[in-house]
Amino acid sequence: MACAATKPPSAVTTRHDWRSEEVAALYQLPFSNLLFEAQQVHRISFDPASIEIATLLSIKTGGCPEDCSYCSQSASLPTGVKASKLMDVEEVIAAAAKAKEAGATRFCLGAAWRSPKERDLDRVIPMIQGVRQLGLEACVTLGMLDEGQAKRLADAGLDYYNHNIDTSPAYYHNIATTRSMDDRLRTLENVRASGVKVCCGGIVGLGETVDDRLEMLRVLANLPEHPESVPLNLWNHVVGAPIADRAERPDGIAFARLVAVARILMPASVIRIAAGRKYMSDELHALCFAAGVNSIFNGEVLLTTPNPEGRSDQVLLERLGFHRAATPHMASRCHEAV
Ligand code: SAM
Ligand code: DTB
Ligand code: SF4
Repeated sequence: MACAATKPPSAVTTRHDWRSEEVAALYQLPFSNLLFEAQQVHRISFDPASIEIATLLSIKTGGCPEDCSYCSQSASLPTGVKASKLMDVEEVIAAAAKAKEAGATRFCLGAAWRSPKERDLDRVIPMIQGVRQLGLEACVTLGMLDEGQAKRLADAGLDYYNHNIDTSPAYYHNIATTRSMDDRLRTLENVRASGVKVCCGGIVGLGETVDDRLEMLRVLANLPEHPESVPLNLWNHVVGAPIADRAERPDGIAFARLVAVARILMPASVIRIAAGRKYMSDELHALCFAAGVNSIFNGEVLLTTPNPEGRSDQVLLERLGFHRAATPHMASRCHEAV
């Protein structure tokens, strides 16, 4: 969509043709220049003092047939997480109401499925509707979807579908063998075609190189449309996960650089630091917010692994003078490719 004719000088332009060398050059900028660039683009689309709070709920835990080597919920890994049945709709809505009271504006439901069956969707759809009736945005992550399934979720009023590419295409076979990057991209296409907004990001700290991390961001940025929401997970250690042998968390500066590059590449997307915040100091949180992060998950657990305790987030946001806002977007967005 072109909007150049009426574009004010500060309107955001989104590109979908990033080259690896350009992305690497951004990452290597002097830190102050990188942050300055990230802050400049952040301020075009967003109020930089506004942070979205989302809450996660695992509605179907464990027993997953996929072999993702980082995940506590894979049935093929000795992680000690027991498989449970899909939660009842009433329990889910009660949890959503509690999340709303605690300040969340988005409620995300996660299920450890390779892909949902039609009868699973029959049960998830009333959950989505109940979450939306509370005035919360609804996001679900249920594994791979075909076109018809994505359409069913769109018709139910789903706001976002989360489905991560997780790492670079070249590193992908090291993290999962029961599915491919192409499978992930196909689901993302189906979600995009349905009209549901896309939430897609990845994980760092799985033994990948800096180039793999940047390539992951480049793949996201070069999608035909940027994901509206980009979760960046730092691997939350899982006992029994085979990836633990090669896992290595980036240091805080490297992580902040990555966040800043994500912000520059996807200037109008909400960027969330998701898993792994328990390893991050208040100061690193502040650096990530300054580099373009504008969303976090609250609550003591994510799906199965720990998250910083809720009160500490609230205190930190107050110390930083930030406020909570549903989708911290500014009014206008321009999806213009250059
Ligand atoms: N089964 C669905 C799927 O894989 O798309 C949804 C749930 S899955 C847990 C959602 C995402 O959580 C994964 O794609 C991965 O990015 C992230 N994740 C899973 N385990 C993690 C961990 N231990 N640390 C950080 N992120 C993790
Ligand atoms: C995402 O990228 N991160 C969230 C959400 N999407 C579903 C999941 C994080 C899960 C961390 C591992 C766990 O708690 O089991
Ligand atoms: Fe299953 Fe998703 Fe975990 Fe992979 S990441 S094992 S698909 S729950």
